[in-house]
Order: sequence, then structure tokens, then C-alpha cells
Amino acid sequence: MVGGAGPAGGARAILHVDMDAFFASVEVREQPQLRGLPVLVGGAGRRGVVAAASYEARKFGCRSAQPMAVALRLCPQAVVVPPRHALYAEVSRSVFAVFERFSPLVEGLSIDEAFIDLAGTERLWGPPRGVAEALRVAVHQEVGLTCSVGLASVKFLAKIASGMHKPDGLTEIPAGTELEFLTPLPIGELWGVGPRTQEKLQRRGVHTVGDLRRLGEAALVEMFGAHGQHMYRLSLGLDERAVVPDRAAKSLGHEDTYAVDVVGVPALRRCLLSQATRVADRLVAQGLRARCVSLKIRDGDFVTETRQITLPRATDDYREIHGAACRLLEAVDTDGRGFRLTGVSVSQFEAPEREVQLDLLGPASEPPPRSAALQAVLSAVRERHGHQALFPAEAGSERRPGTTGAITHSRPNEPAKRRR
Ligand code: TTP
Ligand code: MG
Ligand code: MG
Repeated sequence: MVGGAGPAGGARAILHVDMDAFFASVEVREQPQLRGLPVLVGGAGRRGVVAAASYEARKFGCRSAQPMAVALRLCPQAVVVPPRHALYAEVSRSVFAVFERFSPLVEGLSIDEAFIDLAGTERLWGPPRGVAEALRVAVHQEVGLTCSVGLASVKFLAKIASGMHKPDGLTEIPAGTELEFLTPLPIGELWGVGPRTQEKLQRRGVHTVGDLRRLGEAALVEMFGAHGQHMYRLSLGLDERAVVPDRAAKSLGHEDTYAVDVVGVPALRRCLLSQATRVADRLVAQGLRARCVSLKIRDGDFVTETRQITLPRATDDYREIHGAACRLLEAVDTDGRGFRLTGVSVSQFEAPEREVQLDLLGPASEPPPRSAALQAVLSAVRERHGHQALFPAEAGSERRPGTTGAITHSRPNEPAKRRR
């Protein structure tokens, strides 16, 4: 069986590791004079957005996805540092290399976080809690950064746990205590329980995970269909999703869940642009191009549609990926509908080298695709001026506040799974 069944199944030990104030901490490591100061990484311009805030800045209420102007009103003495994405990608690779020494089962969720399944590592490394401690020490000694770790029997509990004692914390939910841990938690802590679902549940008097469990499976299914059943299982601490190692990943993507539903094609296109850019950056960082682009979109009633398109040639160019996603969006009926989630993912990877070889074999081969050179320049500019620097003016540049992002991976023959 893949992955085990959760607390009842016994022995799984899963870590969720998330770096503390990642971009800001990297900048403090690079510029030690910033240590102890409120630091904001992000675009300083009129429309700049905070990508990361150091914990010193958070005391003033500063946080990711806030307009920079707002953050600076809260904390005028903050030091603003422009983002250097290539540096963060490099540091991320070092951090992941440490993770992979502890277990081959490492699944990246974003640039600064991963699930690590400790299955089978006990003989080599000892009990899971000790492994979690050793991993934290190794990351700190070798990369010079702190992280927070959650340890639990299933993925979603490990993820909740890692956020509980940030920064520099380790939180364990020992096997057998899952229900006790979950009972008092607010329902918003569960994966997939967004503001709209929360509101609906609160009207039924459901505020905590314990309340949700008491409401029962049948009532939840009646209210939310399959999603209700999923929530019920989570309320019991059951989450059978396996940790899928990145080496097996056959697609990568980025999706966002919005606090307020997104309405209208122009706004949706802006969301897709931000996602296409993140996907292209990851392709460039991994030296890959992809031929297939997928759009995932979920409306306020949880109706989810996915569509995909195959491009004439593999790309790592955010404009081509965005263009394809917008073509897919044209096939979605957007009239009178608000959308709570959008996502862009790519698959059918090719390494650029292979493409060049094919070009050499071809007759009177055309010059190397102009977009490849252009994409490298664009990545360099983004590195200097931040992620948002090159968004076309008409598309706007601000990430919507109150959103959560996720990198997605999926395996061949398996539909892209929703992750948070
Ligand atoms: P997070 O792990 O969400 O945040 P963080 O590492 O800054 O802080 P925490 O200690 O709470 O984990 O995101 C990782 C990095 O991703 C973050 O440092 C910057 C980037 N990011 C953005 O660029 N925009 C965003 O809206 C968010 C949430 C993160
Ligand atoms: Mg983090
Ligand atoms: Mg993170």
C-alpha cells in the first residue's frame, strides 16, 4: 500500500520543514549588518509588494503579500531589500540537498518547504524526533539558516505542526494523540477549508475540528459533496496521501486559493500571469522545458475544471505559458462566476540540450529559439528587480493579498493533486 493510512495504520513519520522568513533570512545571512533589524524583501516602487518580512518586521504587522507602502507605514524604519530570486533558488537547492541526506522521500511544496517521509530511516538515523533535531542542526550549520519542523503521522498534521512554533521550532504530534490535538483547532486550520466553507460551517455552529467531527460524515457530504467527506476524514486525522519524491515528479505548477473570489477575465488573466511566471522561473532553475500546459480553475461552489494544451515545442518562457493558459481560460464559462482557485502547471518535460541536438540534426536548422535567450535575460532582470518587475503593465503587478500559494507536483498517469 502506498503511504499507509494515518494514525490507525501506525508507523508513518512525516516531517514538514519550512524555512523561517526565507528570502529575508537569506538576505540577513548575506548582509550580517541587517541581523536584528526589521527587513522587508520586495519591490520598493509605488506598486511594490512584500515578498518576505523578517520576524523583527512582523512585530509591526508586516507580512508577505502586503503592499510595500502599507508595510512601510506600519514600520517606517524597516530596511527594504530588492529580491534576488536566483540566489534564493540556489540556497533552496542547498537546503533540499541536506533534506535528501536524511531520506530519499523528499517532496518539495515550494521554494522553502518540503515533506520528508522518514519511512525506513530509523535503522540509520534512530527515532524520528532525533532525526528532526539533527536535520535542523544540519541546515543551520551547513546553510546558515533556521527552519521550523513539524513531525506527525500524516502530511496535513505535519504541515500544521511546523507552523506552530515558528521561527526555529520543532513540534511533534505523537502517534495516538492526533484526535486530541485536532479537537480544539479552528476549522480554518484544515487543508481545503477556505473562508467560504468556514462561513457555511459556522452558520451550522461548527467552529472547531471537534465540532466538525460531531456534525458527522453524512451531514458534511450533504453540504459539500466529496469535499465534505474529505474534511470529515481530516477531522479524524486521516490523510492517506503519500510523500511523492520530486525525482518522480512529472509535472510542476503553481496554484493559489483566493480569500475573495476572482471575477472577470482580466483579473483571472492577471492571476494566471503570476502563476505562469513562477512556473517559468522553476523551469529555468531546473534547466527544463515543458510541452504541455494545464489550467486548473475552481469556482465558488467548488466546481473544478482542468484543461490542457500541447504546445508545438517545449518552452520555459513565461509568456508562452501564460498565453497557453489564457487560451485555455477562453474555453471556461466565466460569465457570472467567481473563482476561488486558479493554477497553472506544465508537464512533458524536455531538457534543453536535447532540443538543441535535434535542431543540429534537422535540415538547415533555424537559429536557437529567440525566446530562450530572452527568457534568460528576463530571469536576470527579475533577479535584480524582483519577481513582479517584468509583468506587462496592463496585467498589473500586485499579488492579491490574503492568498495562499502552492507548488504542485504529480506523477505520470495520476491527475495533478491538490496540495496546500
Ligand atoms: P513562506 O514560507 O510562506 O514565508 P516565509 O518563509 O517568508 O516566512 P515563514 O517563517 O512564515 O515561513 O514563503 C517562502 C518565501 O516565498 C518567502 O520568503 C518569500 C516567497 N513568497 C512570496 O514571494 N510571496 C508570497 O506571497 C509568499 C507567501 C511568499
Ligand atoms: Mg517559510
Ligand atoms: Mg513556505
